[in-house]
Amino acid sequence: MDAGGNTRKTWGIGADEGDSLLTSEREIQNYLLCHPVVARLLWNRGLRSAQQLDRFLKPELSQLPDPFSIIDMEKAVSRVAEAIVHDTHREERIAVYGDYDVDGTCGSSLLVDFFKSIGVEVVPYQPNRFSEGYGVHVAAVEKLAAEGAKIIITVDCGITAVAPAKRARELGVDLIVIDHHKVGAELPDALAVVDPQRSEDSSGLLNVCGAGLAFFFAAALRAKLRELGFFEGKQEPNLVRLLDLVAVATIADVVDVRGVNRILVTHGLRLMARQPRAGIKALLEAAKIEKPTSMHMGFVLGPRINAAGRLKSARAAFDLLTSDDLESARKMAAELEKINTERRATQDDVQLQARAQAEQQLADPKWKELAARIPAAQFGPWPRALVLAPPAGAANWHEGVVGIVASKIAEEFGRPAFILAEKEGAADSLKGSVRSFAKIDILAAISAASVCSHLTNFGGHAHAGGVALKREGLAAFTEALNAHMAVTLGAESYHRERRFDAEVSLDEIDAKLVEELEKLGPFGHQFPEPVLKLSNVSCSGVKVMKEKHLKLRYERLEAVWFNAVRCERLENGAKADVWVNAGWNEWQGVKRLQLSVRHVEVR
Ligand SMILES: [Mn+2]
Repeated sequence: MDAGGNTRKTWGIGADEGDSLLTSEREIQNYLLCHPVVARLLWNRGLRSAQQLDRFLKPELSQLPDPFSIIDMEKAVSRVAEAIVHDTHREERIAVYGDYDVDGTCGSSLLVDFFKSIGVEVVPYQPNRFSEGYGVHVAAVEKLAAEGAKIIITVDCGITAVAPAKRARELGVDLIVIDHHKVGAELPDALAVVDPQRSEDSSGLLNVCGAGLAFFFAAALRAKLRELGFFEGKQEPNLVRLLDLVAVATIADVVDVRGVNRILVTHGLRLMARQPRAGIKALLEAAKIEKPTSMHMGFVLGPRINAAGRLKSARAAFDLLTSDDLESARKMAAELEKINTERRATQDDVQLQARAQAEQQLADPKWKELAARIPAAQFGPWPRALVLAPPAGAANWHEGVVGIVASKIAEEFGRPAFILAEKEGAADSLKGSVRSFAKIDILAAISAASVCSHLTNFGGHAHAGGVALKREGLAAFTEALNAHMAVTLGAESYHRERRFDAEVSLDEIDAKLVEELEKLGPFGHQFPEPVLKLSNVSCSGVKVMKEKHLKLRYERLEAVWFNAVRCERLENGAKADVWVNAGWNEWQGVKRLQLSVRHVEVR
């Protein structure tokens, strides 16, 4: 996507009828009195009416839709409100069943927290990642029913729970599904199925994550309880203080951050900066983050909450997020920090080994011989894809990091990368992940190569997949795959369009611009951090930091390039096109402009 290629359809929330359209970047600049580069960005991202821009720049909670517009919400909250108002919930207990990922954990923590704030104690339940797996299970429904649950509310799961819903009915348990996943062949026969993906839904909240829907449920329940007089003489609970959990879940679940989610995330971040809950405060402290942004939700909080889900007790993350006690939260956060650091070290180690192997493969003369044997081979890189695995007899690669390492190696070497690990207890069997990009349909290539090799299993889609094979079939598979790709994919298939918002000169990047760009956040899926393109610039003072990062200088501006491992061509003075994010470097109280390099193309 180039700077001019974005359409309103792609980026905007959509102008409504009656909005006053702005017809040029200049008009946006005049309307907002903003930096011309900011006007260009907003124009390119399709924000082209005064009303749209107002809503975008000032996301207000009052703009949130009516929670009762979501299908089955009325049914769901009526049943729960009835149990609360008639005070039957002590015997007829309410269980909250959340998936173990970040969204599910945040969503169920949110509901448990909300119920607590109105004096209702509920039974939390999270399926075990290893022994039960994702989703709602019949055995879990039976267990909760045996413990006295009369209502089970699921969060971020349940839309395909046809058998568990049937079992719940048999046991006299009312199942309320709150989920944002696609509807399967059959809808579960539950008391209520709150899922905007249902075709009958008219709320339009297709991009709200599980925790976001849990928030709307809490809002609807509060309204229902108010209607029934439950809060007479009592303090009504504040819903805004639940939004920190919604913000983390929304970013970590990689849903569209525009529209309603922009409102939720903005206010969640504000809350987090002001008064985060104990668990989030402890996590931020442990990671040494002072000013949380949406990026921190995705790269810092998300992985740590997930790491908790992998601990022995599946409840660790949930306990952390619902804890009132900062001291115990700090202890737990320190433990998660440690696990996360270990995971990082494992990933770095596998990546280092994989990279060394990739370098070897690139230099291997066998590709020349293979190319000579394929007369129909198109012009393109050899090998067409990297297939990497730990050598037989060497230490295994950790299965938990193969996906992330595959995407890093694919990015770094500019070709699809397979990262395989030995199956536990079966050293002759390999299993792993592949990541691809651009016009390279890796699943099609795998499936063509599978005809003449030893694949035992494979699946996925064009840009990501998984394979399993015997080690003895590795060479044959690699060769068949490369041969097929050489015939079907030329060099142009590997070309990635590098998105940018505006092409700028170095002079245009100043504190005013960076401050204004910052205010366009929160950034995330479908509304990424602004990328600026510098054309034909040369750097000076190239310095390597910690053996993997680069520090550079572009005239008066300092730049860093994190994990810039294959940058040997970027020498002092070399002319290049450079894609950057513009931000700050704060150190010892001094704030300086800093560019963060995303991509470089040497001229
Ligand atoms: Mn989810």
